[in-house]
Amino acid sequence: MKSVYIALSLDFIHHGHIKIINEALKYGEITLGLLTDKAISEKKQIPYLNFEQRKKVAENLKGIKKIIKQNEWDYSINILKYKPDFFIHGDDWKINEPEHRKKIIKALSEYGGKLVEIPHTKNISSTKIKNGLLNIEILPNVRVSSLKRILENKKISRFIEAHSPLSAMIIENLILEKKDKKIFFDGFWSSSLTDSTVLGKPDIEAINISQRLTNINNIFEVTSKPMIVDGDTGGLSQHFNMNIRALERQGVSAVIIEDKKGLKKNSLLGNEIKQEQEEIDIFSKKISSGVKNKMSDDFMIIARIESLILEKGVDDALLRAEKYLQAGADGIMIHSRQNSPDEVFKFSEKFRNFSDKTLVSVPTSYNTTYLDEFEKKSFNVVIYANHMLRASYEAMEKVAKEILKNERTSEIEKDIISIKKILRLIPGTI
Ligand code: SPV
Ligand code: MG
Repeated sequence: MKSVYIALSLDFIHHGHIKIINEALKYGEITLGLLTDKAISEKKQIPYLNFEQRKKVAENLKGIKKIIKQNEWDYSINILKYKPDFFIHGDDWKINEPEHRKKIIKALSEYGGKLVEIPHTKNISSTKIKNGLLNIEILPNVRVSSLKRILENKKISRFIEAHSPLSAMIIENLILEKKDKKIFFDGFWSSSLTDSTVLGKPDIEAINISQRLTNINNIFEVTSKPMIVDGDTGGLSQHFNMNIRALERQGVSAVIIEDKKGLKKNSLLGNEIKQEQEEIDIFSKKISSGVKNKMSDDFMIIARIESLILEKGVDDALLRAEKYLQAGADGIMIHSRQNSPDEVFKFSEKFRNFSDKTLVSVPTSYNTTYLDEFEKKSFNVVIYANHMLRASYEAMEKVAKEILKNERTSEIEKDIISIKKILRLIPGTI
């Protein structure tokens, strides 16, 4: 009996998969390389079903003899390890992944394995099915856990502020092809600054939890990606404990609270205004009490350290990080308002001497630093914290000015979404 290798994700099954399996059976006994969450995350969004769930699906498919882990998007490593007589793949990768295909052909040629390409099944794609159906049908617990799964499977992930369902929908559906990779935002940041600003209120914890939750729920109605919520100072510990549950129940994956006390003001104001840091012990207690009140292990409480904002230095920040992690925090956000990333990088180097927990950066002021530099410095999450709202403000102001100036609207048509497009933007409008 000859051996045949195929590689699939099996997050969804459709007749295209069955066709591949049936074709493969003609060549011999099938070993399925089931892509792990990590392998899928190299190129695509984290799958809906986790590896074990997808494995159960595979085990119940007719014709598959053996299942092994396909731990990289690049199949050549497994091919060289197991040396199957045949490798079967849809022919669409000639266009979609020519480099990967070349690599596989080379690997097969090293030992005389053969590539069999079968015509791609048209008009069906798991990715399209997911984009059409899954996005708005995600249950809260699946969304909550998706952040931990992303963190386990990706070295660095990108989060961006969403202040409204519409801003979130732009992010939800944005996929960019870069080299042979698809890149996208991994999730949303619910910012206190932009949630307040959009309501014309100052960023001083004046927006209550119900208002924040309403906004989050509206975003969740039309999206599927995980959300990290800016929880300000967390307020009183007793209130924080209840708010954690409300966020978790809704499907939020993580809350970040900052170690400030008194009337909170925006961190980027630094020492321009009076703001005080909380005592380490008091803030640690707030964290540990919050941790006790979480409903699931998937929900994360991340402590945000304001030492650099208040110019207290890296050592103070490191001491606090250690204490907050001991109190049970699932990760640390280190904030800074300098133009260079030097101090947060100094922090991350030393931080890694004592912790492998999630490390978050919000590079609003040190905005020339590229994503891969954060990855090299062992950050796990980068949050672009306010850019969607800032973009919309500028765009709206410009349009309003132009209409006043020109006394008609034709001049600004080129800068705004067309009526034709906006009528087709939201499913169900027509
Ligand atoms: C926010 O987005 O509200 C934040 C980040 O807390 S910052 O504005 O930089 O303080
Ligand atoms: Mg904030």
